[in-house]
Amino acid sequence: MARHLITSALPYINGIKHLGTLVGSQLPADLYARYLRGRGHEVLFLCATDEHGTPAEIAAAKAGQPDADYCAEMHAVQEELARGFGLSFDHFGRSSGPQNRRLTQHFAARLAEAGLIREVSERQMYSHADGRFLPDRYIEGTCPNCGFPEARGDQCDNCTKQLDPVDLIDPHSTISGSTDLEMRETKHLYLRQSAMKDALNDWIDRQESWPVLTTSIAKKWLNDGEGLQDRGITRDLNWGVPVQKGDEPWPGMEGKVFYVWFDAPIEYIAAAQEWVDAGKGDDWERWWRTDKGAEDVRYTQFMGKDNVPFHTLGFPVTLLGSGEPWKLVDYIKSFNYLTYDGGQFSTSRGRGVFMDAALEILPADTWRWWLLSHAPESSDSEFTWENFQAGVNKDLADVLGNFVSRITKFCRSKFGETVPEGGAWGPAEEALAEEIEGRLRAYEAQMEAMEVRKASAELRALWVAGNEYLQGAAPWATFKEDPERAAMQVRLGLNLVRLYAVISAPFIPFTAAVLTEALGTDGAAWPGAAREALTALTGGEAFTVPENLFAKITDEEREGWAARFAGKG
Ligand code: B3M
Ligand code: ZN
Repeated sequence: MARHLITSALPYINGIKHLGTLVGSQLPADLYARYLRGRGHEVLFLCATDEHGTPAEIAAAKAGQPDADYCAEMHAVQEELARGFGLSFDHFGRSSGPQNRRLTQHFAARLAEAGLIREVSERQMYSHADGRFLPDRYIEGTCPNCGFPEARGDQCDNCTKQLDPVDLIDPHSTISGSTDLEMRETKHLYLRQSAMKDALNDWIDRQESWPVLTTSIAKKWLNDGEGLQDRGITRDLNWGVPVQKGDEPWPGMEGKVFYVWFDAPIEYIAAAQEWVDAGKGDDWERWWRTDKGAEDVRYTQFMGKDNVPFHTLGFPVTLLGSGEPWKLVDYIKSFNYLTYDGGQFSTSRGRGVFMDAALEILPADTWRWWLLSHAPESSDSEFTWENFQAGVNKDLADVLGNFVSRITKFCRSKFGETVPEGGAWGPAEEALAEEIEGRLRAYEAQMEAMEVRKASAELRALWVAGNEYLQGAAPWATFKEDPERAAMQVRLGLNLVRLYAVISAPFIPFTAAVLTEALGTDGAAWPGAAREALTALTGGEAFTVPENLFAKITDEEREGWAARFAGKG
C-alpha cells in the first residue's frame, strides 16, 4: 500500500469552467484518485480555486462586488459543480485563505535568505487619483499604431500590437478614469530562476519516465533561446498575498502583492493545511515534508499543457530554493486541448458546454464517460455532438445499460429478485472467466500508467465481453430446456454486474453506486482473480432491478443542444 498525493491544476476563480478545462485536469485526477482508493491505497486528493491576480480583480469589478465577496461566491459555485461532477477531492481549498498567505510569505522569506530574490527598479505608471501604481492592463488610451481609442497598456486589441503604457496617447486609469498619471520609479521582486537552472536540469533528468509532452515543454523553457529567465513575482494589485518577508514588512514593497503564479502552486501545500484545519485530517506534513514521512509519498500532478512550465520550473524553484525538505512532484500528467466543434470553447462568446449547463442537461456520468474516453492525451481532441451522441448511446446505453437491464429483468421474471442457485460452469463460462482475467489486468495496467483513453477502452471491452457472453448463453432460451443451467448463467450475469460496479466506479461513480445499491454489494473489494470475482454471489442474495441506467440521446436533443451551445457570432 503506497501513499498517493494527487493534485489537479487549480481552476481559476473568474467564472465557470468549460468541459475542456475539466477533462484537462480535474476529471482525470479524480479518475486516478478513485482508482487508487479502489485498490486500497491511501490517497490525499487536493484541489482549490486559484483566486488572485488581475483577472480576478477585473471579474469582481465587473460583477460590482468587493474582491473577497466575489471570490467567496464563485468558490461556492465551483465547489458545488465539482460535487455535481463527482470530483472526490479530500479538500477543495482557496488560494486566498490564511494558510496560503502565510506559506507564500514564508517561501518568499526563505528565497530571499538564499539570495534567490533580487529587487529591480522599474518605471511604472502611477495614478494620483487612485493612489496606486497601475498594472498595464488597468491603463487605456489611444493606440499609437492604429488610432483605436480603447487600447490597453499591454496590447491593442484592434491591431494586436504589443504596447507599453507610455506609448498610449491620452492614457487614463480604467479604475477611476483619471488622466492624472505619471511615470514613477518603483521596485519589484524578481525570482532568480536562472540561478537554479542547473539544479532544475538535474532534477528533471533524474525523473522516471515523464510523459513526452511534459518533459519536452519543461526542457524547451529551460534550454531554448535565452534560457530560463528571472521572473517578476510582485504586482501592483489590491487583491493578493501582501508582499512580506514571513511576518516582517518588506521595505519598499508596501501596497504590492505577490504575482498569482507565485502563490497559486503553493496552495497545493496550503490546501493540505486547510484539510487539517477543517478537521478532515490530522497531519499534513507527512504528505509534504520529506523529513516528516513524505519520502514515502508518490506525488502526481494533473494539468493542461499550458500550465506545465509553472510546474516544472517555477514551483520547483520555490521548493528547491527554499532549502527546506519539501516533497517534489514525482509524475506530471499533462493534457492537450479539447476543441469544440471545429473551434475553441469561448467564454466571452458563450461557445461550447460549460460545467453548469452540462449538468443541467445530462447526468454527470454521461459527461465523465465521454470526456475521459476522449481525453486529449496524445493530441488535441474534438467534441462534436454527433460523436458525443454516438459514444453515449453505444457504450453506455447499448452496452453497459442494456446488459444490466436484460440480466436483472430476466432474472426477476423467472427467478424473482434473488440470485438463483444451482448449475455448474461449462466451457463458455471458463472461456469468459479467462477473457475477463486478461482484460482486468490490462485495465489495471492502463490505469496505473494513467493512460486514460486506453483504460476506457479496456473497460468498454470488459462490458462488451459480458454482453457477448449473455448473447451466446441466451438464458431465455436455455431456461426452457434446462432451468438449472439458466440459473447458473443468470447468476454469472449478476456477478458481472457486481464486478462492473466495482471496476467502473472510477469512470462513472454515480452509476456504479446505483448498481451497488441494487445488488446490495456495498464494500465489494477490487477484484483479484476473475474466477473468484465471478462467483462472489453464490445464490440466495436479494437484489433489485435498477431503473433505466442511461437514456439514449435523441437526434432532436442533439440538434437542439448543438444550436444552443453554438455561441454568438
Ligand atoms: N489557475 C489554470 C489556468 O487558469 C491555473 C492553474 C494554477 S495551478 C497552480 O490556466
Ligand atoms: Zn492598435
